[in-house]
Amino acid sequence: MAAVTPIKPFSPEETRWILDHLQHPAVFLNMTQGWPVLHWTAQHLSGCLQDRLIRFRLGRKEATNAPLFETQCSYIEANVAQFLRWTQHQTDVGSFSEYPCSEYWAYADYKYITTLFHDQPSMFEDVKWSEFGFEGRTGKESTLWIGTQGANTPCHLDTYGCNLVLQVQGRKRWHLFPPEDTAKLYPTRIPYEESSVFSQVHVLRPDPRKFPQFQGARAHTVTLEPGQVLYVPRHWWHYVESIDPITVSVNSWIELEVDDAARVSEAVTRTVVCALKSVPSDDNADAWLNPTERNVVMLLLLVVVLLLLLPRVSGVHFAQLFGVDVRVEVGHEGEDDADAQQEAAEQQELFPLRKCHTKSGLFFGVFLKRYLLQSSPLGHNQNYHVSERDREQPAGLQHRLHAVRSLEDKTAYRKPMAE
Ligand SMILES: O=C(O)CCC(=O)C(=O)O
Repeated sequence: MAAVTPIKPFSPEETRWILDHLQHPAVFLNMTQGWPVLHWTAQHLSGCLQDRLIRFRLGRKEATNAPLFETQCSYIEANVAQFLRWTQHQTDVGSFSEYPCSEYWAYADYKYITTLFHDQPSMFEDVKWSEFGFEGRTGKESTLWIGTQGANTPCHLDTYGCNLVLQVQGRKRWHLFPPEDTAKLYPTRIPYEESSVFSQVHVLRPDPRKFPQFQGARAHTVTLEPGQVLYVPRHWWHYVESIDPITVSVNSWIELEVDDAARVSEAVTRTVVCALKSVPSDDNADAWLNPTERNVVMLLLLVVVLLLLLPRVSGVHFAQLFGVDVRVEVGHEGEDDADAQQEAAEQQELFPLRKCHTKSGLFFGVFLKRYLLQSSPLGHNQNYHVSERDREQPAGLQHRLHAVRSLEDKTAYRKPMAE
């Protein structure tokens, strides 16, 4: 008998439409049947990657009130077969031998699939984001995560894009917080990483004396199971933990037009942080700057010149966060609708490197826009926000869309999308 092609709840066009309108995290069920990537268990990947060494991040399994940042972890290189033997308490585990499996978790995190499988490009096609309406998007634009129970990523937000996450093996628990709760998450740029803002709070074991406002943060917690896809909207905070012995997931960050402003902020932030930390000093020995972030001399010169030229910029304060706050306004000229204002307010809260109250600041912004971004159009992304015009839906979508919308209520995250 011929195999029955499974019916997906949404067509690519419908899925894309939903994603363009969702403002809250959502889990898509029954969308990935037949995707070859679902065979990418750690065992299968071990066969594909053979002896290939990859870097693992290791953390101690201990209950503290402080987040374990990546700068505080240990790192080793090993192949996936050694990793698997280590999880099974076997011998021949290479560099893992220094780290008892009972005391440490391990995470091969944030691995670009295009790099991992550069010699097996056919594997890229195993990931089919085109079924979510992103034509041509495959494993080539995705990253891979392989971890053990307890492996985690500290609470952070990604400054660019939104995110689609497919769980392949085991389960991960995601703790998400809306962008409006940013102040309650106590954001910091230390440790500094381009495009990530970290929270100082260990969201599973918060210290209420140090971080009293966190009690008011609204956690949206979801357990992602194999085959399910989580949509993480732009600027949602997330803490992620592996809750099964072995987990594998694949994600793709989808770039958005509205990210252009964040790119300027990130460029300035990076320049200033690198400038501060490149100068040797006694209090500079701590490992809060990733070594890859040091080669930005040209950008540094540009910022120094501009700061000298702009002594009256009222938004330049060297106080907030890590002691540096250069405020630059870019690309919100002429936007006066409510969505745009809310967007601007949210951006302002997340990125203090944003707003300059003088004309010269605007000039600075336009200058940066032209020369750093090669003039891509900044401004509001009409496709991302719900507008009355966009509410017109493809015929027959209404009742199924309701199933996704209900996922916005955290109590209904797992509601199946029945036809
Ligand atoms: O899966 C994880 O541990 C973290 C994933 C993450 O931070 C992301 O996809 O943005």
